[in-house]
Amino acid sequence: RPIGVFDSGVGGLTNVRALMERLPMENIVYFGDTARVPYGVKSRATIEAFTAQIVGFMLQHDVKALVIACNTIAAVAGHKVRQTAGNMPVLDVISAGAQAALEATRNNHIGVIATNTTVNSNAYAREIHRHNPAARVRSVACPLFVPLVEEGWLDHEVTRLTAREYLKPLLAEDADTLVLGCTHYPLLKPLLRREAPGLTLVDSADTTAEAAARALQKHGLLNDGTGGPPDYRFYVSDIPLRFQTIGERFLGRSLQQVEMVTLG
Ligand code: DGN
Repeated sequence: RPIGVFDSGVGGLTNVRALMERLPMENIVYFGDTARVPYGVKSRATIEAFTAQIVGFMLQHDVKALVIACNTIAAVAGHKVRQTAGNMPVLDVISAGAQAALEATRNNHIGVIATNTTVNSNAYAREIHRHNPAARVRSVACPLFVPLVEEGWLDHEVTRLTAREYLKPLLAEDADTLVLGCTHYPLLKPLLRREAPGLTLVDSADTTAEAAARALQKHGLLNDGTGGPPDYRFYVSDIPLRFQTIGERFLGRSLQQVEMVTLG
């Protein structure tokens, strides 16, 4: 049985990439709501309704675990997904990222960069404070990073200047850890490392894959590999212009088996 991974668009493929590396035996079904992206500007009710449809689609694929790859979905609809999933392990980028940040920080001062909706939801700060009420959290919305990453400007002067501007308030304080709270940001790691060499970067794709590995092990759900090579299936609600190029950049390998489906 596969792991179900879903996102508002292509960005969640950074999570698929991390899962493929961490759990190379596992089958994966991915759904990206490319027809309705971005979720970052939509209301809570709409995001919850879309998410319920996606979870329904995942359950039709008989998934054994769910990974909420989208920070925006995790921020506003994570609890609904858990209600629907029952006993099935549900991992999400915010829980995993918050925990990894707390493990990484030495001075309990954590920076979070994310989309506007994720920052406004305060979900990272809430999750961090649930574990450690004394931690200081400084969140900065970096909306321009999503289009810059999709444009492929990963090492471009414009992106560098944008990063410098966004990171200013974080660098002015003494945060020692920075959570990359959006599916797109792991692609900016090399640039961010150069611009903020003093910050430990927390890549929520990697930390979610690690959490998924632990959860599957705990529930006795790890695939032993006897069924042959893993099967990867990618479903999207639209195949937009440049989907293949952008998707492959996120996935880090060729993107095959992509099928279009309509939900709802
Ligand atoms: N996948 C979204 C996130 O991680 O917040 C970014 C894309 C979007 O919906 N705006």
